Amino acid sequence: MLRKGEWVWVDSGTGVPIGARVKVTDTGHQLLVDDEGKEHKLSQKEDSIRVMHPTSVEGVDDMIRLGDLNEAGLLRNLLVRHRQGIIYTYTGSVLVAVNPYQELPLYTADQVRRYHGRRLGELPPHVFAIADTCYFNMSRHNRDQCCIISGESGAGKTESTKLVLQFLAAVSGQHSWIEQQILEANPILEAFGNAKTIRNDNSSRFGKYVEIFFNKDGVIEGARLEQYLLEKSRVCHQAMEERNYHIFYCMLTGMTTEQKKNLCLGDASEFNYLKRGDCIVCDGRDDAKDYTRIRTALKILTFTETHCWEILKLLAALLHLGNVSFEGNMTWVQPASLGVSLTYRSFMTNRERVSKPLSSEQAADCRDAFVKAIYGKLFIWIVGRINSVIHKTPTNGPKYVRNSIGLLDIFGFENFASNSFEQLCINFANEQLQQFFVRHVFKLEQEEYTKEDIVWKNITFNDNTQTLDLLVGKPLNVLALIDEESHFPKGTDVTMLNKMNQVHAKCNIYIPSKNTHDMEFGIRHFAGVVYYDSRGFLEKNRDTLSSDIIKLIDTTTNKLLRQIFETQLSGAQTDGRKQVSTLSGQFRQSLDSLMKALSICQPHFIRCFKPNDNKKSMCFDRDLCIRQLRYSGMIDTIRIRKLGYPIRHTFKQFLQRYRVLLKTTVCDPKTVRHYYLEYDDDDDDDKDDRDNDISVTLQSQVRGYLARKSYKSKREAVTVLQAHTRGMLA
Ligand code: AD9
Ligand code: MG
Repeated sequence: MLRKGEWVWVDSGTGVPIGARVKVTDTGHQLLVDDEGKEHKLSQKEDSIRVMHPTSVEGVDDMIRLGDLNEAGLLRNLLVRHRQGIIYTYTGSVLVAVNPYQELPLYTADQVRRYHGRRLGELPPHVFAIADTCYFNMSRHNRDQCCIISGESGAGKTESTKLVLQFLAAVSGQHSWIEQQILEANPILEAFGNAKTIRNDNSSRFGKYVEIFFNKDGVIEGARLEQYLLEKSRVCHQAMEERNYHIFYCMLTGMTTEQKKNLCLGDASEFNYLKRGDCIVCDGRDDAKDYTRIRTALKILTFTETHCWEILKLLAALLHLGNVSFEGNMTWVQPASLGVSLTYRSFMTNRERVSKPLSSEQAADCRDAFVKAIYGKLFIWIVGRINSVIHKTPTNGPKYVRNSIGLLDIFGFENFASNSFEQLCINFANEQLQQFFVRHVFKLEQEEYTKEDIVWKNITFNDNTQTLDLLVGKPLNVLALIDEESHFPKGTDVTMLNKMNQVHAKCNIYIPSKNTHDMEFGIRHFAGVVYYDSRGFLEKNRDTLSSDIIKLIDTTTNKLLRQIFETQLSGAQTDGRKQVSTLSGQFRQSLDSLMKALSICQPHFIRCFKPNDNKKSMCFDRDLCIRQLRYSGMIDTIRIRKLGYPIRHTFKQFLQRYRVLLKTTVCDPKTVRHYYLEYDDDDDDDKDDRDNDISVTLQSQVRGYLARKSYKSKREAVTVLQAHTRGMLA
């Protein structure tokens, strides 16, 4: 019989139970009111009702401490805390950060001082606590650290990255010029690499890894930036309600009339490239003010007036190109002019080079490819220049000690209505990071047991090795096939898809296309199945500029343009036959070196969560959050823990509670830190007697308690046993 006010779990109809409280109506009937205010009749539900563990009623700082260590428990814990305005929660050493969508007074200098020098868990969970742990471990053990910040678009990765950086700059304590230069790199990167999307008004359209270097005194002395896969297509096309990169709108509102006149620039609404999403202004952003900020940052990073002007000129040229239209068949007289390059394509036949006019549609595509290439290269060049300022190789000889903290702010797992090659690359990166994460959690768990001489049964955990094998491991893997087909002159998306379907038909991770007209294939990722539309894969992967365009760039006198295409120009082979490395090839290479870098660091994880899709501050969408719990690895973390010993108590706590039950005290408090109780999910048979006297004694004592009562079923007895032990242990 339930008591009034008691908390229970009830079926929510979505597969994950929801919390509910027993209420008595005026007529004396019992009702359940769930976390969303919905009422449930008690009578029909009784079988599926479980009493809630006290830890789930109020919520806990560390999810590992939850008595109800399951999806529903984790979800409710985040919900309860979200309602109290608490955005940070640990799962062991992993920080879960729920986007508050409002300014919170959590990041002041006082808070920096408060968290500096404290152990993780001593104070309420906080992003500064993770930052401080990184800093402490690095200084104390001379070991490089890294912080992997993940989550879906708009979850708060970039903000968290900035907060970690802000904390490190504050505690490293020098307020040096180099420190300021490192901090000022951000506004520049965001101007050129962030844009308003429907998910996030300041969405990073590239991944980044920032390494911050410290000298032996823990003082920041430099940094290095690595960027991944900028979304180039945005320069030419934007979805509805989305914008192009911030820099365009900023320059058009921030430049002087004189400057704009010089570059023949007007309003953003005059440019095709800026209005495809029917969205010119972004609420809450002040483009003109941002422009001033960007110019200051550029100055601090030693970009000269000439540099800045060259950049603006190039950006203006891109905008003007976007307004060029092509009609019918045009004949151009000047050789190698922009017009010819965009409206003709030359190619080699067996004997000679011939030129073929393009249709107006093809010409527009050609122009867009040109513009995307320029913007992409410009971005890489800017990052390179920033690095040349903030990244100084140590000059004090080989013995010089230098440690680093790396911060990874990278796109989370993506599964849209339509997924393309970019999503495949992004999800591949996430598979690698997921494996890295799971293996780390598993290793930590194992180390903990080894430390306390606990027998760790041969536990195997199914991680995502199979998916990674399909993508890059086995012979003729998916990425290799895409690459192979990209190098093959006659290869098309169809021939590529056919090969994939053929080779991987029997692999249960791969989902072949349904029929010959179906251009989609599916992959079972750790976070769910994603269907990819293979159309456009090869072109995106080839990522080549036509040799005509390269030749054209070779004729330009624009210094910046020549500079950003330096590698293409120096190695430019005009017969267009050179095998350039593909996009996936380049991405794999940079991902490989990232994984290598991460593997030699001590890792820390920040999982950013988006509470709802509407950027609202006090709204918690259960479905959205459960999805994030699953693919953030939180569910894996508790699964791993449940395979071992999930309930842990310090010796002192244990002794206080159970002294009366014990015949003898067989353990020495100095050598044993924790007691481990097994979590027996479905069976109470004592198949697995351990040597650990106390645990066995305790179990039989509790069973004695159970035996004195009568229960409808063994299952019920076990449930009560669990609730009872947890209740006592909490
Ligand atoms: V994306 O994959 O780059 O599209 P992010 O980087 O995960 O995404 P971002 O950090 O840009 O998301 O956060 C989105 C918005 O949420 C920010 O612009 C803030 O308005 C808001 N946010 C995120 N974290 C915090 C916070 N700790 N405090 C206040 C926050 N607001
Ligand atoms: Mg971001």
